[in-house]
Amino acid sequence: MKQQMKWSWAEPYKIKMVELLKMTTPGQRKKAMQEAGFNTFLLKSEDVYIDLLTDSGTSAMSDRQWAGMMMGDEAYAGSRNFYHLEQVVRDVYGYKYMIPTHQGRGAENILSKILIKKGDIIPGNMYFTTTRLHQELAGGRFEDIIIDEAHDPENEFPFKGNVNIEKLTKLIAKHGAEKIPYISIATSVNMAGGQPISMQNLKELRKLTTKHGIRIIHDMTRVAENAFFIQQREKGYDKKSVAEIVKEICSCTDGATMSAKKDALVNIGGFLAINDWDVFEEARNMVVVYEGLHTYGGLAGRDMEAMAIGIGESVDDNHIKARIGQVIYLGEKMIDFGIPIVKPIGGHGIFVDAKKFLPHLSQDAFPAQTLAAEVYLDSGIRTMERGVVSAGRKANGENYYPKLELVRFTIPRRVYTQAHMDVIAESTLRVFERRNKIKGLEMVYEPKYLRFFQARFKKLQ
Ligand code: P61
Repeated sequence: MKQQMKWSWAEPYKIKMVELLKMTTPGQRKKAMQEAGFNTFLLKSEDVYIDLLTDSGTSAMSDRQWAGMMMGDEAYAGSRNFYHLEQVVRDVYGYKYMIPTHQGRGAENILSKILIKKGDIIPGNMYFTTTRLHQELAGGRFEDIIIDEAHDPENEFPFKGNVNIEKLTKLIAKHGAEKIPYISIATSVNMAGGQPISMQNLKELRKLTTKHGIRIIHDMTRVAENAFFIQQREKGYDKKSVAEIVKEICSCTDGATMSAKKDALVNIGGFLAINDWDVFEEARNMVVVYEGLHTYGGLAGRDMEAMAIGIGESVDDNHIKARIGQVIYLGEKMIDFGIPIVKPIGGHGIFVDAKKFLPHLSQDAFPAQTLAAEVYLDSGIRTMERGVVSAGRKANGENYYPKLELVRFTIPRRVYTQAHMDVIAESTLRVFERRNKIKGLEMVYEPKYLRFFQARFKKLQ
């Protein structure tokens, strides 16, 4: 399926300031990678040429957002920027109550502690690392209810973020609705490759959960990108704006956790949003323990102002069209080179299928971790493992072996040019051409929580 848009897109902005990058030699990169234990998270950013580790907190803010930073009201309590943010969350997303947090996981922590009891089950459309960990730390167990197509990189179903309603119905019948505090629904499912959920699926889910009195909590980190795919692919939505679709998505859910470091175009920030007064009350009590007062939640006034402005910019049709247009440009180029990637191309990056790229490596030799290291060695481009290392271990100590063993080439918003995209695809091609000679890795240090951040590896001989 060719996804390229019929007409060229271009960025709806021009560049006012640039940040110079350090170019490295193969020898410097070899040394840096060895010092980082073959883990791209442990590289110094200075040693990176094009940084595709994440789109989290790495976007370029607009001149308006920077101007907003100067309007920070740094009062301990009742900052005017908080009230602005609260109003924007109501206007753009439609949620009634909002509590700022330092980033997404701060909101996940508070929400999980409030809603989850020991022994609860939290069904969701694929796990996310921090979200699942907070659910587990609160005593719950995550159950994957995403459709099977999501686990197959080749399957081109347009809404691979959808919930398998039958699976969920069975789960409710098995455990009883009282054991399920909420359904955890992400828009633009990160670990599946930035795959969207359809409005139709969300509406069916709403119907089922209403019948059983179960909440839907929305991980809205990339909701605008999901809305763009609904506009492009779902019947009846081609005339609606991304802003209208975003609001409609949120209206199908009861509350949300947000990492504003993605869609909302800020370098730091997040929030918890909820329509239910009782949960809000409890969260407002709890935020002072973990984050800060309920009118700043670990953020400076200026951060909240930049976030309020960024949210407005994030739902602009022209912005999203160019943002996803750039991701699709890179993906199409890789497909033309014969590089195996997750299809359809998702919203925030290209996910290279490391199992297909390095078929001679077993999952115990960490193909995605290996591939991320090799791309860095080739060109100084930094990507992220999203496979067996990221999946971690079950409560009984066994490794999770996810079907998807991927390397994420994540595109920061408004940062890189089309020429950068060409260089990225060409570097990946060079590694692809010498793939048969690539050896795997062995893990030599494994931290207890979220091991992918700090694990260390050495090359297998
Ligand atoms: C990322 F390797 N994402 O994609 P916080 N929900 C969702 C996210 O994408 C997300 C959070 C919640 C990151 C940063 C990151 O395993 C990792 O603001 C859908 O980062 O706390 C974050 O939001 C958490 C990278 C997080 C990871 C965890 O790059």
